[in-house]
Amino acid sequence: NKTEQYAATTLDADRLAQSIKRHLQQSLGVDLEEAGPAEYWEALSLVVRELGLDLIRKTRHKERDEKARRVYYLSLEFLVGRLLGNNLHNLGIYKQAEEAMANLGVNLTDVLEHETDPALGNGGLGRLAACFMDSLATLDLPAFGYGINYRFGLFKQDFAGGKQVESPDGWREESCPWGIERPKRKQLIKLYGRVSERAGKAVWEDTQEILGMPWDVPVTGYGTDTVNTLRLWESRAAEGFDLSSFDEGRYQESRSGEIQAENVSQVLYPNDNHPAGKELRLIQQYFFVACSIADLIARYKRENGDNWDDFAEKVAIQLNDTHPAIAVPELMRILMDEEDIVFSKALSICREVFSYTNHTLLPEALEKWPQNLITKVLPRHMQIIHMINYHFLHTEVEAQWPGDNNMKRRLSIIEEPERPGGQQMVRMAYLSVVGSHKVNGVAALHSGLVKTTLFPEFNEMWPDKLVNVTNGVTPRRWLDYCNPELAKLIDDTIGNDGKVDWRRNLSQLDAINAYADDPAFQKKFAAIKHDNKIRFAAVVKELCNIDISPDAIFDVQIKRLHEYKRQQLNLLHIMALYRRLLDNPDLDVPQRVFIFGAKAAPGYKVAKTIIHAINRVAERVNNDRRIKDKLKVVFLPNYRITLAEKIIPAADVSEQISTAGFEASGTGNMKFALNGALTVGTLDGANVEIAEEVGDDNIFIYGLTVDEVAELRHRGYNPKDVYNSNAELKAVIDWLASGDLCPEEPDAFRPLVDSLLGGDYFLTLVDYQAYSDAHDKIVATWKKPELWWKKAIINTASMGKFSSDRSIMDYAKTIWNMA
Ligand code: 26M
Repeated sequence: NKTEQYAATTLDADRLAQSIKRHLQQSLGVDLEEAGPAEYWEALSLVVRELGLDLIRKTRHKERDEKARRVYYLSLEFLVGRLLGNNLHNLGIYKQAEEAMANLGVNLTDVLEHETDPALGNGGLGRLAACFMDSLATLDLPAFGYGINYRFGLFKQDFAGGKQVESPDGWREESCPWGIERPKRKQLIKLYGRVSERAGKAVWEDTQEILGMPWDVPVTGYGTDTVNTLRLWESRAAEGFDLSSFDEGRYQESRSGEIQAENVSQVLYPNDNHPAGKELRLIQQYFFVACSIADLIARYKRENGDNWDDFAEKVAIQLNDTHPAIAVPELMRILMDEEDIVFSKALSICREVFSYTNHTLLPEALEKWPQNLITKVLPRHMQIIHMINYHFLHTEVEAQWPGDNNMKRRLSIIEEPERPGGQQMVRMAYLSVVGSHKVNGVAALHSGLVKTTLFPEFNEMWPDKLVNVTNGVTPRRWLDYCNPELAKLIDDTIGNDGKVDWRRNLSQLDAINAYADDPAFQKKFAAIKHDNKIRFAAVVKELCNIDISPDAIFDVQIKRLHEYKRQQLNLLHIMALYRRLLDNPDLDVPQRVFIFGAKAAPGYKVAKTIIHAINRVAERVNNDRRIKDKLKVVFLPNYRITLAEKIIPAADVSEQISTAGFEASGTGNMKFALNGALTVGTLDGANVEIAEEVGDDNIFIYGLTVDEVAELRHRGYNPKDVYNSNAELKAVIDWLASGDLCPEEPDAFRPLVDSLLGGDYFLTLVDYQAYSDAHDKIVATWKKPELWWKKAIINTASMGKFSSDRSIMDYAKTIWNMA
């Protein structure tokens, strides 16, 4: 019963202060007088960790008694963000901690700023995993997250002359009190070697071994005693590794050309939406999958004994994209080679256990591994993939399309080379579909495209396999925690007692719709936004030394830099606005600030060029007195979760402007709308569903639809035609190309200009005029404050659907069979 007090809330400020002092002195060896905010941060984190571990233990005992079905969320990324403030919030002791700190003479907000933000993910996919962990605990669902404890998270970003410069993110060098090592649960895993047959059984031998050490992070739920585990694996050299050569003094040389065990969990690969095909990445994938599968099987056996009959009833495994897809042949291997289960039985167990989430349609983002590489690193797994493929093609595809060899070639898990001399590639998405009982896309539009364009044949074979689960975000972090003033206004307006609890039942925000026209409520809502903008303007001043006015429209685009997300479209429009102002400095327009945050994959040339160009335009615009502060451009360096928490509550306009059909869902779009920003966006990803919820009048939709994109491509498209027919657009592209913005390197923006004029695959130019028109409507609306705030309030009030609690309940019901 959730209305009961839960354990942690009985902690009062005095007892908290006692624990903080105890940890300062006894865990950290620091005197009270020497302690600053950093020490207090560590001490309070240890207090919370203690609480978390205690509750983890209790959660585990409860689950063991109930013999519950568990869900295991396998993901190469968990972009959790800072943990202390969020955990205090979830445990219901934020106020008490504030008071305890105040009594010790420190400010909790300052203390929280001392936490390094763990960047164990690239972007949307990793952040989604973190929101899901929060919701799983909040909903009291038995769940584990499994991933990698990277020594280096996503690179840190700086700008030099406007260009992105990367540096390593050695986040654990600062102390990290969250994780706790569990040596008792370590795993030994194999790599390389070869497969022999002995007594009719496959034996994988002459392998190299590495050790996986689990590092457990407690995941608190909101308003519940349930605390789940995020188990992150760290690679180590196996004890006794290669001792013979060590004895013979050949230690160093014997390891050359072999993997260094410690390297495996060293670094997060920074290319989102573009796999690099590196051997070490494959090893990372297998390493954490093998550790996790062995760990969950050991847990199953501890609880259920050696009988496999109930395994599929007790275990659900969700594959977060294809990155952990090697889990399918890994579980098959264990079932067949170690547990003596026949192939067909093993495959049906896998299919009951696994399900797969697809996060992208971009062809270049679909993972394929060379068959030769898998054969070298995981020889037994390659054999098993062939067995699965053989069964799939010759039994299942054959039954559906008898005698159709063309269909077999198209659906084969192994892609044959197009040219002689090319290599066979293993299609990890096909392996995932064939090995799962459910495959989901992440927004209605995206899931439709998964069915019709990505996997149409699979959809025909298995009409119930492909489903939709629209993404969501946790309202705890993305409203309550990051925007406390708005949270309080909502409480004061619709109540916060046993009956109303929007933090756990976001649909209740709907009651706010009744106040959208209420002048008093509008005034409060607008004042909160204004406060948030003042606070954020101070952040901008500190980080970028740019002055921005809280009375300006804050127009924000924060997300990874990618051509399909079209930051370049935003840029071209800003350049045009600037030119309009130069032509007419007295133009009657509101002040506007365009704010960017984005990291580019280090090897992605055009993306880096776009960052450089935005920074150069920003420098020009921000220093031009002629336009009288009517336009400012801010590019925040090192965009990350912590910054998102400060930007989103301060945003007026949310830019969601991807080429239709390319953004699987987007989740930033949901966070902005929840915090009362108006969206300018295409009919792409979850924008479609956001528009449905808020109504067409309360969102600025523009641009080509998915069907129109397809039609245009079919007709044939030449970007030069658009360029030549739109004078404003032509002028800004010419300006980019002229070298004027970067005199010391006049060709600096060539890659961007060439991408636009030589093909424009993402249809930036086609959508330019509609985008510009949409912005004119934004300005017209801004000029009518009662209208603006009405729309903003309706946005906040209509976001109920986009809670990750709803997403998780959808998974639990339609995929995991848990609720
Ligand atoms: C793959 C191989 C090697 C190295 C890195 C990768 C890789 C890493 C991350 C590939 C893709 C990655 O992320 C893709 C991603 O973040 N997709 C986003 O997922 C969100 C959650 O579903 C959606 O909201 C976004 O629309 C989608 O772009």
